[in-house]
Amino acid sequence: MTDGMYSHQQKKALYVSAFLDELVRWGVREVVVSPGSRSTPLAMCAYEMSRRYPDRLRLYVDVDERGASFFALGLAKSAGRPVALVCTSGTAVANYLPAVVEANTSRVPLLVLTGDRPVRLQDLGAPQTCDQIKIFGSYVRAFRQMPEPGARSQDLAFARQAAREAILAAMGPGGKPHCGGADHVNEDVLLAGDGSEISISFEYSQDVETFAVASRACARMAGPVHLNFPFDEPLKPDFNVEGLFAAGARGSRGAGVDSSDESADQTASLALLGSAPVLAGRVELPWASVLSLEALLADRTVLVLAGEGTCETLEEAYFVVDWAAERKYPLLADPLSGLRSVLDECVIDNYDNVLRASDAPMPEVVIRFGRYPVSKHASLNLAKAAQINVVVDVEQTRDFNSATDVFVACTPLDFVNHEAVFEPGDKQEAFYQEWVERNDAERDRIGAVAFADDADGFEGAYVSKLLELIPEESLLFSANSMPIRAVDTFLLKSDKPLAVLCNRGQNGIDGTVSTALGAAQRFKTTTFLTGDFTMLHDLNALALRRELALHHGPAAGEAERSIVIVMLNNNGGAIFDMLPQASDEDYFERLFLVPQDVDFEAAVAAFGVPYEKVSTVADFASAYEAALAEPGINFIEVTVPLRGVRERYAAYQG
Ligand SMILES: Cc1ncc(C[n+]2csc(CCOP(=O)(O)OP(=O)(O)O)c2C)c(N)n1
Ligand SMILES: [Mg+2]
Repeated sequence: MTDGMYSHQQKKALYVSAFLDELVRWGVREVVVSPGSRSTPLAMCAYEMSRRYPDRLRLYVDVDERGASFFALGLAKSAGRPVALVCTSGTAVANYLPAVVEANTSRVPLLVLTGDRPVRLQDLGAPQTCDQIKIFGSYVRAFRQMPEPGARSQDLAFARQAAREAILAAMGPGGKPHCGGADHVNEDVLLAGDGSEISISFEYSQDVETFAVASRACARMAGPVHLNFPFDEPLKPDFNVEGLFAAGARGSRGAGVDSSDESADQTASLALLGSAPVLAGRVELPWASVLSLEALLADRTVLVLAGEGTCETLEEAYFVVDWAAERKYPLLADPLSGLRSVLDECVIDNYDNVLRASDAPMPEVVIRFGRYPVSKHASLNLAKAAQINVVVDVEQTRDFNSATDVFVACTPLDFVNHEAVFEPGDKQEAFYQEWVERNDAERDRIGAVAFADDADGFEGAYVSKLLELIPEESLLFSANSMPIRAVDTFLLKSDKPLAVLCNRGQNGIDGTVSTALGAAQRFKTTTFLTGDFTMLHDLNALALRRELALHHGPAAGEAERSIVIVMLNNNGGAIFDMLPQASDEDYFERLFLVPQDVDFEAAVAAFGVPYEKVSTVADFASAYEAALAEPGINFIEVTVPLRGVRERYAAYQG
C-alpha cells in the first residue's frame, strides 16, 4: 500500500495515533503533555485518544516540563507502569533531565516523547532547535530517532514496533510491561521444545488497584526511554481520516495493513492472553545453586537488610515476612521497603538505633534486598561486619560499600519463593531473639516522643503524630533531607497498610512536590511531608491544583483526591546542621542554611490552596485531621527550629 493518497497532516494523524495506540495496548495509561508547537502531532493525537477513549488514556497537562516529568515519575512510580511524556523542542527537552536521572536510578519506567525539527532545519540557526539526539546520554535505557511520519503499511508497522520496543526497554529485563499488581496473575504451564515444563505467569489486568506498599517497579530494571520525533510543517494532524488509532495494528483490518483471515485468527488467540500480549515469567534459581546457598547460610548467623525495591504490594510484603519469620531472620525494614506495614516480630524497624550500640549483635551473613537503606550508618556497619554479603537483585549490586561476596540475580520475591527446606539452628534462634529484644527496647525509647515536654519544639514529634493519624491505605510521600530521616526514626511497624514513597534515587530536593502530586493520583488520600527548601524548589507544582481537579473532582463526577502538604518550616536547610560542615561561623549560614524568609501563606494563596499554620503538636493534630477530610490540596505549615537538630534527635537514638 502506498501513502500517496494521504496528506502530510493525515499521515501525521495515522502514524502518531498508531504509535500511541500501541503504547496503550502494551500498558501505558497516562500521558503528561506540556504545551508547545513542535510536539503538536503527539499532543493532539494524545488528546484525541483520551477524548475518544477515556478509559484507555488519561491526559494531564503541566506547563513546566521539569515539573511535568517529575509528575509523570510519580504516576509511574506508584503504578509500576510506564507513563508517557510529551514536550516541544529545545530547552523544554533539557528540563526533563533531572526526572530522567532520578527515574534511571530509582528504576521508574518513563517514555519521553519529544518533538523536534526535521534534519533539514538542524544546525542552521533555526529557532528552538538544539541537538536532541541522545540528549539524555546514558541516563536512558534506550534512545530512538524516529523517522518523519508516513502512512504506508510498513511505516505504521514500524511506528507500532517502535512503541513496543520502547515499552520493553522501559520495563527492563524481567519486566512485566502491563503489570499492575499480583492480584490478577494467571499461573500456567507451557511445554518447552525439549518437552520440559515451563511455568509462566501472566497478568491480564490493566488496573493497579492492588494496594501498593512500595515503589512498584524498582525491584526490576525499569527506567526511562527517549524517542525523538522530527516533524515538519504543517504540524496540525488531520483527524478526518479512516483508521485512526487502529491502522497498522497486528491482526487488524484498519488502514495501512493487508487484511487476511490469518490476522483475524491471530486477534482471537491474542485475546486469550488478555489485553496486553506480554508474558513474563518468574526466575527459577537453579536447584544446585539454591542448595549451595543454603549450605552457605547454615550454621551462620544471618540477617536481612530490606531496602527500597524489596516488594511492590502488601501481598508481596507478607510473603517476604513469612519467609524471614520461618527462618528466624531479623528483617531490617527500611521505611521504603514496604515491610513496616506488617506487624510481625521478625520485622526490625529500629535497626538504626540497635546498631548504634557498641555491642550490637552483628551477623555473619547479611542478605540485602533492594537498595541500601536510608540509614547510611546502618548500611556501612553491616557491610563491614558481615563475613559474607549476599545481594539479591535482578541486575546490579548497587553496593557502594564494595562488599559483595555473592550475587543472586533475581527479584527478592523470586528469591523468597524458592522452595528449600530450612530449619533455623540454635545459634540463629539466639541471634534472632537478641535482635527482637533490642528492637523492642528501642521502640519504647522512640515512643517516648509522644510524652516529651519539649515536643512542640521538636520536628520529630510532629512527624510521629502525623504517622499516628495518617489513614490506612493512604500514601505518605516523603521529601528528602530531614523528612525521610524523621520517617525512618518514627515510622514504627504496625498492621496499618501505608504506601511510603520518596525520590531516593538521587536524594534530590527538586521536583518533589510534582512527584508527590503524581503519585497521589492513585490514592484517595495522600500526605506529602516536606521541608521548606524542597517546597520552594518546586512551588509552581501547586498550579497543578486546577489540572488535578479536572480528573478527580466534580467535573469528572468523582470524589476529589485529598492531598495534605505538611511543610516543616525551619527556614533553611536543617540537615546541614547534622553534617561535619556545621559551624557557628558566618560561612555556614551563608552557604548551607541559607534562610529564605519566604511568606508561604502568601505564596500558597497565589495558587488558591487553603493554608494553616501551627506551632504546637496539638494544633497540628487538629489541623491535619481536618485537612485529611477536605478534598483537593491543603497546606499545613509547621514552624520548627533550624539549629540543633542533632541534639534534639539524640534523646531518641541509642
Ligand atoms: C536538587 C538538589 N539540590 C541540592 C541538594 C542538597 N540538599 C540536600 S538537603 C538540602 C536542604 C533541604 O532543606 P529542606 O527541604 O528545608 O529540609 P531540611 O533539611 O530543613 O529538613 C539540600 C540543599 C539536593 N539534595 N538536591
Ligand atoms: Mg528546612
